[in-house]
Amino acid sequence: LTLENALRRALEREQLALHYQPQVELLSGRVIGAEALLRWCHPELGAISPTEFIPVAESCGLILPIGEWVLRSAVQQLRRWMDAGLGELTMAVNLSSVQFRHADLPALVSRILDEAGVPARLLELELTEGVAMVDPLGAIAVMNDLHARGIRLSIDDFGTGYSSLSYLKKFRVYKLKIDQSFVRDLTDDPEDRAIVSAIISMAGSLGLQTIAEGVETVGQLAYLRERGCTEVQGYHFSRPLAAADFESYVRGGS
Ligand code: G
Ligand code: G
Ligand code: NA
Repeated sequence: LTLENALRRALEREQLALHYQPQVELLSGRVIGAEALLRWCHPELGAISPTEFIPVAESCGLILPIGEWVLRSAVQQLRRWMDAGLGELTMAVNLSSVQFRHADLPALVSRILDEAGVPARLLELELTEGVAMVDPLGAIAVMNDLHARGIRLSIDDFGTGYSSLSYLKKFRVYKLKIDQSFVRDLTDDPEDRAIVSAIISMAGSLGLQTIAEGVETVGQLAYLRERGCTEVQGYHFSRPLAAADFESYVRGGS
């Protein structure tokens, strides 16, 4: 059985699940959102990382039904948390370049939000830098369409891709996610400190939010606070959690 066939069956047999990593507002320490992260639990092979199966799904086209399942499941989960009184949280969903380039994406996202009765501003689509740079004009059109529908975009792994800063001016971006490779050695590496500081101050000047990912220590957190980073995410707060555990985490129970 190839990975592709196994993945096709995983989708049919409900072996896919989403875990949710808390996103924390730095100043208040409050959980203000979640990033949905896809998990595949294979009955024999156990947990398979998305870094292994997403590229396979992209090359065989399965990423479109899988991506739609991810979007719908994440938005429906957000609806359940709203109904359960968890307050107004945002939901960040990772988008593959194949999904982003698919003509139907903006309409699909709007339909999923409408079905669940979730306001568009609570959904954030995470894209890596490279995705937009493949076809910048096409990307601008899609971003404008999403923006007109009230859907927000974050640039994931910021700083690791094409370093063209001109797109920050042209593209409808709401937030930069500072890549964890810059955060890891933040307490001792002067270059990482300089890069992170520059990203935060540039984002601030452009009116963009910043979230640092991979925050594991109080030292990293202190530096990010000092520089004015708006949000943080990482093991210092929590690993990605199953939906019920995320709910307990927000309620202060775990
Ligand atoms: O949480 P984890 O280390 O397993 O995530 C590994 C990578 O898989 C991350 O880079 C993340 O962006 C990607 N990923 C996780 N979930 C999804 C998803 O739903 N869609 C896509 N396209 N990528 C995802
Ligand atoms: O690049 P992206 O944000 O999509 O990928 C997030 C990945 O990073 C996931 O695999 C997630 O499980 C992992 N992750 C989240 N928080 C931390 C952390 O604090 N440290 C490390 N090493 N990995 C993290
Ligand atoms: Na991401």
